[in-house]
Amino acid sequence: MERTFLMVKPDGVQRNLIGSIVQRFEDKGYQLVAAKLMTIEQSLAETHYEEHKERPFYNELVSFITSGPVFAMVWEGEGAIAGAREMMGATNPQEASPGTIRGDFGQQVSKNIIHGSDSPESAAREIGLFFDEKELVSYDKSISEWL
Ligand code: 3AN
Repeated sequence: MERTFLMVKPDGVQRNLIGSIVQRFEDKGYQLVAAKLMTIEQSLAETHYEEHKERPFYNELVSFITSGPVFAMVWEGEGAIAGAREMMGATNPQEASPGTIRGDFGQQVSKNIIHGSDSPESAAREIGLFFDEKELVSYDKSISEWL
């Protein structure tokens, strides 16, 4: 069982897409482990995006992600890290396939609605950045045996 960090970005929150996005991951059968609506402080944004520090859009990225509330989540499931990335679609919504979150809801790369961890290492790091251990809720659902 794998855990991934997913986050509806400020554009997704402003456009009332939290519910639709959560619905997709529930429908897939992933289990919600943690979730919160929050505003990201500058220091957390800089840490979260530090791997992009040298990229030309870094400042834009940090100011966008701190510009309004985000909906941060941890989801669990078999192959959930790659699976959620598939469901999100390509980074650039113009290249994302219909049926994916970015393909269905987005238009531009700088406002691409959702973030998702891209590896087990980044999932562990990002979950630790955004959530305390005690905020991660483990519970059994009888549906698991049907997946
Ligand atoms: P992903 O979020 O799909 O892992 P990355 O890691 O390449 O994509 O980029 C991180 C974030 O940086 C993206 N989610 C997107 O919001 C932003 N981004 C990527 N490329 C560009 C770009 N050319 N111009 C503006 N923002 C970009």
